[in-house]
Amino acid sequence: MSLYADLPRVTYEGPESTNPLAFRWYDANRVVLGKTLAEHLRPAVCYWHSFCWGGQDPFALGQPLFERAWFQGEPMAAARLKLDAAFDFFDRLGLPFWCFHDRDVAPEGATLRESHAMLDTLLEKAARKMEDTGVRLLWGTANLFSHPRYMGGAATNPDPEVFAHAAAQVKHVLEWTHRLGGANYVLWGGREGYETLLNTDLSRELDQYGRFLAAVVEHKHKIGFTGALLIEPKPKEPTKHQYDFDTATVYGFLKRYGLEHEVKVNIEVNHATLSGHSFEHEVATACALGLMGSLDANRGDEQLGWDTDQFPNNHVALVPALHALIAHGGFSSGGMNFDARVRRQSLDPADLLAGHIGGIDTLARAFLCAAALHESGELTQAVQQRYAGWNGALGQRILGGASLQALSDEVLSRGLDPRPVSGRQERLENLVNRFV
Ligand code: XLS
Ligand code: NI
Ligand code: NI
Repeated sequence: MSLYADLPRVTYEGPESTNPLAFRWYDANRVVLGKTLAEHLRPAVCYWHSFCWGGQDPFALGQPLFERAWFQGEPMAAARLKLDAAFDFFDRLGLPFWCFHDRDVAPEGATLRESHAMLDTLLEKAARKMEDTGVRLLWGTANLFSHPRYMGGAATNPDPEVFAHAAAQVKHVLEWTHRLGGANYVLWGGREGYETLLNTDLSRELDQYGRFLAAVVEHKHKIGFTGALLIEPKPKEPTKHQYDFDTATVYGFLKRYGLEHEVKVNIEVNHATLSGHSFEHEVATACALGLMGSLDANRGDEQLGWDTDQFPNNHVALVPALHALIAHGGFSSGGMNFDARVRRQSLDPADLLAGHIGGIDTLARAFLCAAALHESGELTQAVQQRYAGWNGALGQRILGGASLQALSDEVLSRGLDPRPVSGRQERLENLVNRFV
């Protein structure tokens, strides 16, 4: 019997429930703004934090802390056990999606051919389990950051053989993602950056990365994968500086290599805050630039400057970002992947369930608040009103291309003398608080 088979199947019991293993806000079938909550949020369990991480931190060398049968024994047998346990967990929790890296699912072999073969065996098994349980794939990805060969980068490595190796790995996982009906394929550039400029040719590395991405785009079209390709921005960690620093940086990069219509972003909450932005800034920027893809739901710690990957637990903090997402029309291919893990002292199988329950309840509650705010139209109207002048004759003339000369003439002849107008921040903050 697997580790999670004894856990209760989680059901929605409503905000009054005191059952610690029930949903209080995530009523999957509740219809809001024309779709169910499950269809809006498209939540996913991630394989790596939930089933592969053994509770180690940088100070705990060696042994995993969590006692899980799949942390020992023959690697393929262990990987099968882990897959069984994971799908039991998905079944208990009842979320529609999962996400994986190739090396989460299968061990690394002595050669790439061997690695492929092991991954194939396990993903064949996963495909059957997906069919049996109805759990779908939000995205797949290749781990291009753990193995020592990627120490100095994958696409941005000084050695083209490493680039080729990364390309071969992505080809294989992209094909599997396609075959499993994945909605997206993610590229997180963990080692695509540098430790020191003293040994780095930054300009060359950017070109390498541009070429890599273009090759992924070509292959996506060649095999007919219709999901979205997503870059996951992160400013640092593991490298000191990563090239996919934030959404705006990714946009500049994509534009430079002519890929801005081919690749979108997967925005992670704590990556946004690590880059010095708010989560809503990253979401709003992605929406404005046409790059909104998917979200990695988690949270950081306000006192710690690293990627703590905690489950979301503050719905108020998420309302502005979800309001921006709703105003944008919501997800197309994306969803909300819990790139989050329990703390290392949370040893019990039920702790993992509780982490996900709290996370999805937080997202659902934030979404309901943001949807009500959106439906009231009050915030949207306030913003529209603030820019109303741009719909008038002068605004239209400016946007239509009026020259400096023409504008200068207009100001002087009409004696234009604009008065400062209140931005009403406090009133708008109070307005939002009415909905949370
Ligand atoms: C690490 C990233 C990683 C990606 C997938 O910080 O969040 O987990 O989501 O490679
Ligand atoms: Ni992260
Ligand atoms: Ni992530």
